[in-house]
Amino acid sequence: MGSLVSSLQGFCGRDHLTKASIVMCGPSGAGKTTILYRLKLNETIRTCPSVGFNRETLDVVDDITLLVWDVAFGAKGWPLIRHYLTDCDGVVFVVDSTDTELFMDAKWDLASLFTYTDDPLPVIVLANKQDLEGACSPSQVACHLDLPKSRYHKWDVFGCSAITGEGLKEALENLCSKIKENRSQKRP
Ligand SMILES: Nc1nc2c(ncn2[C@@H]2O[C@H](COP(=O)(O)OP(=O)(O)O)[C@@H](O)[C@H]2O)c(=O)[nH]1
Ligand SMILES: [Mg+2]
Repeated sequence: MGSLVSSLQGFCGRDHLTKASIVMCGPSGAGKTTILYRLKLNETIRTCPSVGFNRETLDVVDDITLLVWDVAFGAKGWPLIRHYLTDCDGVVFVVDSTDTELFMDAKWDLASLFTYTDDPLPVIVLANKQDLEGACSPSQVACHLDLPKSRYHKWDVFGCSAITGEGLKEALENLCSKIKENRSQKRP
């Protein structure tokens, strides 16, 4: 009986993840909203600087519905992100890989984001705009953001382009497997 219960728990709780809530954040202009609607509509939408948030459900990863919050904050509003992180399963942090001047700010934003959560959260960094000449590679972006020093949260960096869609699905699949792993570790 014990093994039947644990098998059922494994099926329902650990392996059968059906919904996950994701916060997508990062510097303004990095491409968050373009990514969201590339994934939702498979087209490039014309964006304007977002105020507040966009929220969409995405069915791009097998069997898992993602509720994605695309949150736009200026420097002063950044601490508000902690409210979005409550009950969130994972984070997508987006940077413009061509905008090296913004890497320092992005590094601090990412570091403070890590301090806003009590539990370690799975994080993926999207090194966006890889279609543009001069874009830093994902490993260069990881170095600029000091990610190798961040041992607390599980993270990975993926190159992508919101214009071509390249790299986005693989990145979300990776995040979902981290979320599954995280949930299974939290289970009693
Ligand atoms: N070339 C290129 N441009 C992009 C890409 N992603 C976003 N953009 C452009 O970058 C600008 C800012 O994008 P937006 O999604 O509004 O950024 P957000 O402020 O992070 O939501 C827009 O003009 C987009 O068309 C990309 O992967 N490649
Ligand atoms: Mg936006």
